[in-house]
Order: sequence, then structure tokens, then C-alpha cells
Amino acid sequence: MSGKPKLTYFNGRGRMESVRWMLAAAGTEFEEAFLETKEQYQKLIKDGALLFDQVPLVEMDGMKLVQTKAILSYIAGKYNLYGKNLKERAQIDMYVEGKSDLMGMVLTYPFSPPEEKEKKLALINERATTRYFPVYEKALKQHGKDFLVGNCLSWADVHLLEAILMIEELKPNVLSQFPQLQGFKARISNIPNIKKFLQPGSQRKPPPDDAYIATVLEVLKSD
Ligand code: GTS
Repeated sequence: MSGKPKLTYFNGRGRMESVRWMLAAAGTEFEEAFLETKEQYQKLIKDGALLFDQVPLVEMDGMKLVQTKAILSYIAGKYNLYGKNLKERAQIDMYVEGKSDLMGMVLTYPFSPPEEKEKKLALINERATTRYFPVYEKALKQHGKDFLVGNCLSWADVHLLEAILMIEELKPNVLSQFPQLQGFKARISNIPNIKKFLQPGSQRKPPPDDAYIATVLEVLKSD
């Protein structure tokens, strides 16, 4: 064992991408094992590695962590990305959950049937611009600080940048009405660890393609 966290998931974004973002923001190197066959997935289950028979799986600090939110919460706490006190933590949780709702729609979008895609994309855009982004825009404008909570980098900032970049891939002008978020995007993207993660060749995954979708469906298909 190298001592680095080991991430087991598909070779694509899915639920694991936020974990990659958080570890990268924390400046922590990690290893990855990619699930390519049903047999690999079934072996993990047989070996008792997956508490609820589901991935993502992150092995770190002697634990086999599952459940994305629990994994992210552990990483946020461990690497000081979870506020200075309980009130900041509650604020971070609210911001993170909002973005998770939005990103949930982005996550399932590539798996939706072609005839539903246009409608789904319109809903993502509508929710981003009328429900979620206005909240972060207002918060940044009101307190005038560089970060969403407590004037230092937190899980909320990392998660928001991830969401902005993913939604921009689908709707390039989505930030046009949000000057604060444009500034936030530029600032957070320039933090050295994050800047590095955004460079080509990092462990950041590309948008899902047909091969990724086929692998996920094949590995998880029930007998
Ligand atoms: N609540 C879990 C989490 O957030 O980690 C859900 C995990 C989950 O549903 N994982 C899927 C899985 O293992 C894979 S994916 O949706 O991330 O691609 N499904 C198998 C199953 O039997 O549920």
C-alpha cells in the first residue's frame, strides 16, 4: 500500500468526480482502480468491500468508505475544508446540498433517452439560473469575500466550481447574468491545487461519452 487514498469506480465522472475534486483541492495524491467488468464489481461485493454493494469506494486511513456524502464529509473534515465551527459547517452543508441537487440532474442527464434530453437540459438551465446560482451570487455580493463561507476555501467552494464548469459544458453562457460567480470561478480556478487539477493530464475526468455509459450499464446490469 502506498498510503495514498485508493478510489474504486468507473473511469469517468459519475459520483466519484466530486471526491477527485476534493482530494485535488486538498493537494492529496490518490490512486484509482477502474471497474471495467461485472466480475470486478462482483468480486468487491464478495470480498465484503462494499457496505451497501455500491460504488464509489474510497480506501483511506484504514477504512473502506462508501456513500458519496460520507466520503466527501470525511475528506472535508480531514483537510480543513469544513468551516471553523458548527454554524459554518451548517452553512457549508446547505450550499453543498443545493449543488448536489443540481448536480444530480447533470449526473443522470447523459443516461436519459435521446427524446428526453432537450427537456432535461432546459430544466438544468432553468434550475441553475433561477434557483441555485442566484443564491451563491447573492451570498458573494452581500459579504464581499472571496469564498462562500468564513473567508477560506471550503467544500462549498470546491463543489460550486465543479458544478459551474460542468453546467458550462452543457450551457456555455450559463453565468452571463452572474458577475459575482464569474469572478468566483476565476478566483477559485486559480488556486494552485485546483489550477493543477484543471490542467490536461490530471485525474479530472472528461464529460461522459458513449463508452463510459455502456461500461456503467454493463457492470451494473442485473442478471
Ligand atoms: N447513495 C450512494 C452514494 O451516494 O454513494 C449511491 C451509490 C450508487 O447508487 N452507486 C451506483 C451503484 O453502485 C453506481 S453509480 O450510480 O455511481 O454509477 N449501483 C449498484 C446498486 O446495486 O445500487
